[in-house]
Order: sequence, then structure tokens, then C-alpha cells
Amino acid sequence: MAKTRQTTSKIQGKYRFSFGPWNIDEGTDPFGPPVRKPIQLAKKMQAAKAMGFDGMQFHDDDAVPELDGKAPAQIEKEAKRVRKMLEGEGLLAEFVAPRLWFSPKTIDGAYTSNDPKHRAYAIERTKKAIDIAHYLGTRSIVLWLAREGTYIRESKNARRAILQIRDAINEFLEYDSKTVFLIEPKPNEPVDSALISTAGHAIALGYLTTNPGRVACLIETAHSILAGLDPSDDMAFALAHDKLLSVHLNDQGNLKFDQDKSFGSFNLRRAFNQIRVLEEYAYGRRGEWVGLDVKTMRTQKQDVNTKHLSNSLSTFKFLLEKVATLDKKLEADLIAARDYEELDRYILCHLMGVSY
Ligand code: GLO
Ligand code: MG
Repeated sequence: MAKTRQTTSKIQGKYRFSFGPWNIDEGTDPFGPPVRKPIQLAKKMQAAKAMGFDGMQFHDDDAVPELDGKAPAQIEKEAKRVRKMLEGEGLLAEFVAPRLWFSPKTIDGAYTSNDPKHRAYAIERTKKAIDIAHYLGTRSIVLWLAREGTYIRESKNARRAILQIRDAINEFLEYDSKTVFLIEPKPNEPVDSALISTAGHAIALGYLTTNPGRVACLIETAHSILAGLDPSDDMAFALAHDKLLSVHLNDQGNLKFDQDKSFGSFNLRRAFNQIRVLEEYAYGRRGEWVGLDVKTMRTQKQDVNTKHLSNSLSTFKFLLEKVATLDKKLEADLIAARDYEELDRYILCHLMGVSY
């Protein structure tokens, strides 16, 4: 065993943290009703600030509830009120995501619905989300393409559906010249087979559009795992294309339902490697965010319903320190010697905090 050198922690990245109102939830699942009382948006913002977050993420109707029935002037008024609330807490809006999976008009998909009236609804709704983002002070739109896929393959022409998503994004790129679109891939749930299922799909779709420079992606840990991929490799792939503008960190116990566990709670080493990839790129220098898309455990009681968020944030910071204090010289020597067994051992000792 080699002796590790004392390393001083030097952090390259510039990390800003966010979460969405849906990350403090009432515990409803497909088999049972809510188990906690709903929390007002203002209180969620206060909690975010108190836990050390820098911003909030929004679905369009988190900012403007019952959006579909509202006139443009009303939408503007309500969104600007939310911006004031954010400013009052010293928080920023990271992004707005059109919620295209709730309405009766998006049962069979949004931009890829087989009903042209429903496709038109999805496009109009997304334009409203773009306006709301503008009012909230952000130009980022996240497209989680929840229902763009199939339960049985024969129900859609998949090639045409991909081109319909491309055409929709082209229309949004033209609608607002400053907005950037972050595609959040996921392979399944709620649909059986999603069309844009991985980082590769999301990035390649961007290249099909009229302005690839304004189409990027958001990689979520659990979604990569559900696709059978390693999240840090997906993040690295997106970074190699300079396309990773946000991440949704969480954890996932292999191939189950989408769990959104606290970051690092299932596989600490996998969490470490996600931060390692981000830190080696000096993530955040260009304003990229770190989102924590984690879910409150159903068993948590009302008064301790934000621990998953504070725990995930503190695990991130702890692992960032682990990344920064890795003995780079030793790592390089072991790589040069191709002694990956020893490197493996060193990483484990470092993570466990035992002497190597
Ligand atoms: C669900 C997604 C979801 C999105 C959010 C923003 O699996 O991870 O939480 O991230 O709706 O679009
Ligand atoms: Mg997510």
C-alpha cells in the first residue's frame, strides 16, 4: 500500500442548487392516497432558502395554477407575482417545464398525439410556458417528454413522431429567440416505451433542429439507471458535446419504478462518480445548475418532509470534498501502472474515510 499525500481541497466547479415544488410532496402513490398535508409554494420557497438552495424549478402550472383557462394578462400577472416571491427569498428561477402529461388532451402524447387538435394544444401550452419562464426571469425550458411514446408500438409511426417533436421544437425556437430548451430523457414511465429515452437521443434530436445551439439536455440519475446506463457516463457524454445545462441528481435501486431516492442513498460510489465527472469539467462555470429531483419517502411525517432535500444536498457537498481531495498523483501513478485493482482499493478507502 502506497502512502497517500495530503491534498488540499480545490474546487473547480461553481455549484448552484435547486429543486421543484413537486419535490416536497404529499406521498400519493398508485396504491394509496396522500399521507401528508400540502405545503404552500411560499413555504416551499422559505424551506429552500433555509436549506441553502439557490433557486427553484417550476412546472408552468406550479407558477400559474390552472393555466389552461387563463388569459395572457392574467398569466403574466400571476407569474410576476411568483417572481416577486422568489426575489423576496433571494432565490432564482432555474427553469420552467410545460406539464404536458396531466391534461385529458395529452393522454396519447403531446407533440406526438395522434389527434392534431391535441398536438396543437401541446404547442400552445408550451408557448405559454416559455412566456412564464420569461416572466420568472429565466430563459430555460425543460422538456420532459413524459407521454411521447407508446404502450403498444403499433399505435404510432415512431419515425413520424420523432419528426413531430423536432417540428415542435423548431416552432418554439422561432417563438422566442433567447430561450434554451433542455430535453430530459427517460426510457419509460409513464409510457411503456419513450421515444427520447437516453442522453444520446436527446442530443441527437437537438442536432435535427434548426438551432442546435439552443437545444441541450438535462440528465437525471434515475432515468439513466432505468435505461440500464451509468449516470456519470451519460453526463460525460453530454459534457463532451457541451450540452449538459442541468442535472437531476437522485438515486435509484436498479430496475424498479422511478424511485427518486435521496442522492447517494442507494449507491454512494455511483454518486461520487457523477460529481467527479461534473467537477472535472468545472461544471457550473457557465451557469449550469444542480437540481435535486428527489421524492419525500411516503413514510415521512409532516414535520420532517424536507429531509430528503437537505440530506441530498449535504451528501453532494460531502462527495464534492471527496472528489476534490482525491490524491491525483497517486491516481495518475496507478493509471500509468495499469494497476486498477489498487486504484479500486484506493477509491474505496477514500470513500470510507479509512487510511490507505
Ligand atoms: C419524472 C421527471 C420529472 C421532471 C420534472 C421537470 O420522472 O424526472 O420530475 O424532472 O417534471 O420536467
Ligand atoms: Mg427529473
